[in-house]
Amino acid sequence: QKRVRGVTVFRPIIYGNSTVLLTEEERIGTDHTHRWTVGVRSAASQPYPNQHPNQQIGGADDLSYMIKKVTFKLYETYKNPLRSIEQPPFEVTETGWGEFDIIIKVFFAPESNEKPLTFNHHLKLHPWPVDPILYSQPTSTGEPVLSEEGQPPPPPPVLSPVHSWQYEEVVFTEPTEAFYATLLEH
Ligand code: SLL
Repeated sequence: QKRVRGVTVFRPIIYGNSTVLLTEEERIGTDHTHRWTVGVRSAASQPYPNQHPNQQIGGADDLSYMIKKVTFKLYETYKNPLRSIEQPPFEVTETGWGEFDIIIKVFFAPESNEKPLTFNHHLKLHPWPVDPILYSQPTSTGEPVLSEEGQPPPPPPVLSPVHSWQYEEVVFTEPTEAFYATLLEH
C-alpha cells in the first residue's frame, strides 16, 4: 500500500466510562452496585439524543469509517472478559461493585495498515475518595455542620452519574492512499 508522503492526519476521540448507581430494585439479589459503560467515542459534535446518563459524554458520530473494532479487556471474573465490539457504538455496558483497569484496544480500518492503539483505562465508579467525617450527614440535631471558620461544609458529592473520560488525538502519519481518501471524506 502506497503511503502519502509528508501528510499527517489527526482525529479527536475520547475513551473512558460513565457510571450510574443501580436502583434499590436492581440491587435485589446481587452484590452489584453500579451500572457502567466503557467506550470509545467521537470527541466532536452532536451528542446522542435523549441521552441516558451513561451516554452524556462525547459525540454520536459514527467512527466506523476509521475504526474496525474495539476490544475491552474486563476483570477476569466477568463472563467472556475480552469483549470485541465490531460496530458502533464501540462500548460495553455492565454492572459491578468495584473499580479495575480496562485495556482498550482500537483496531483501524484494514486499508489503513495501522497498528492497533492500546489504552489503559481505570474504570471509575466513585466520584472521589469521600471524607467520612465531612460527609457524615445529617447530624443528630438536624443542624448543619459548621467548619471552624463558621462556613457551612461543602455539599456532599454527587454519587451518580460519574464520568471519567480522556481526550486523545489519534495521529495517522503518512496514511496509505486508500485510508487518506477515506479520512478526507469525514
Ligand atoms: C477491587 N481489584 O478489589 C478490584 C477488583 C473487581 C470488580 C474489582 C464484579 C465482577 C463480576 C465486579 O465489579 N468486580 O461480577 O464478575 O476493588
